[in-house]
Amino acid sequence: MRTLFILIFVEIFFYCNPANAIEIKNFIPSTIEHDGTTYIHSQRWEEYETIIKGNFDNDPEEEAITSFAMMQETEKSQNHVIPAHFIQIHDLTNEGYKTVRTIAANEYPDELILKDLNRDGTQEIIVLSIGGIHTTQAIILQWQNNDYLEIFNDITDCGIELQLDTDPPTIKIARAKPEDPTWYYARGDYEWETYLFNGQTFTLKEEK
Ligand SMILES: [Ca+2]
Ligand SMILES: [Ca+2]
Repeated sequence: MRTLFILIFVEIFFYCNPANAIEIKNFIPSTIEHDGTTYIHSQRWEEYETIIKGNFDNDPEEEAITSFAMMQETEKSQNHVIPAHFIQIHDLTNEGYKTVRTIAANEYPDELILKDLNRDGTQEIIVLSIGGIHTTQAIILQWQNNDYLEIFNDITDCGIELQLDTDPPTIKIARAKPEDPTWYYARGDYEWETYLFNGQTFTLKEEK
């Protein structure tokens, strides 16, 4: 029970700590060029901005991971704009933090989770990103061979459930049934796929 209270405190502190809100401003770029499109920072989605620090590679210095939403520069004068979710990894060097990786995800930042899935002492970076009304994306990065390797990336029109404390860690992905004319989202009658961690990546469990 005591552990639970400490965990709740840490979570509340992390998400409500104004220092995080101030510090993340130092990391979020004013523009990002991605796939031939220029994205700019917007205050519209500041509530989604997250920063996590830790050691995620093989040097002793800490890294910072940021998760935030940008908007296409061409849409800046529009009222209804779809955000673009980005994640960046910043490595601490002698000259300060250097951005070493930019990952484009779905529309809105959701959870940013750290978990050492393969128990090698380095936490994997798990990103959840949501879009529209239903769409969910999960991306998992693992430090391997001096780089952040994407060991999982899936997107669905329905939901994703992470069960990372199970043995093996498991991801369940709900799929829509567009071929079923009687199917609709509100009924929630999805096709669930189960992906099991095999020590390196998540593979689809064959249903018997
Ligand atoms: Ca490091
Ligand atoms: Ca690991």
